Amino acid sequence: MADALILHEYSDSGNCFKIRLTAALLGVALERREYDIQKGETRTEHFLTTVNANGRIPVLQIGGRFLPESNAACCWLAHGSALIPTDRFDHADMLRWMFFEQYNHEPNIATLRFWRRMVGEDRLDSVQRAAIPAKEGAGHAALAVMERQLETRDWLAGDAASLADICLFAYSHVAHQGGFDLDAYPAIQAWVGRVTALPGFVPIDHR
Ligand SMILES: N[C@@H](CCC(=O)N[C@@H](CS)C(=O)NCC(=O)O)C(=O)O
Repeated sequence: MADALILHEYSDSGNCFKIRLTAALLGVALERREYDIQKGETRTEHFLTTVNANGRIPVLQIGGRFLPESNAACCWLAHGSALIPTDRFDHADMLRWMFFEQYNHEPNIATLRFWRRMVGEDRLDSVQRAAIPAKEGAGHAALAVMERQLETRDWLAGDAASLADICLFAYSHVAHQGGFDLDAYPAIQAWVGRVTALPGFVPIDHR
């Protein structure tokens, strides 16, 4: 019998959505376990010792083993599927976009979305407030890199949808919730439409 799959998550998080979307596109069922990150539910002794020593969700539980990091969990789910290119260059290029997502995109776009949508701008401390302009600039720079890539091709890596598209879709399609207007990025908007049209697609708020 296959191992049970449990997603330890906070539903509104784009990082958690990536995993749900990957599973949905592949027709894989996930059990979901919700944590309120604003109440520190991923910082308890129990969570740190049994689920993720890094105190964060998402974590994909595979039987008795725990796999933190959203993009790693997507790789586990998509192993051997068409969402991971077999061509050597396209495979590495998919990983390039997934690393870009974690370094250039998510820390800016997802963080501003979290601060503005979940925390509230009036509740930010002075350090967070001071970081906003730099995160806005870096977020727009990341969107500009994606825009340039998508001006001449349908998918970020290879010639079909891959984990690169799923992982970057997660926070790009809700970027406006962090204050990033996508009107200036027509190629990204068209690509958002293509991802949304993939068979099996589920929206971020799907339960
Ligand atoms: N690189 C990680 C980032 C995980 C992350 O930052 N998770 C956030 C929610 S999206 C979290 O758990 N925050 C709660 C906390 O830090 O206490 C991934 O891609 O999974």
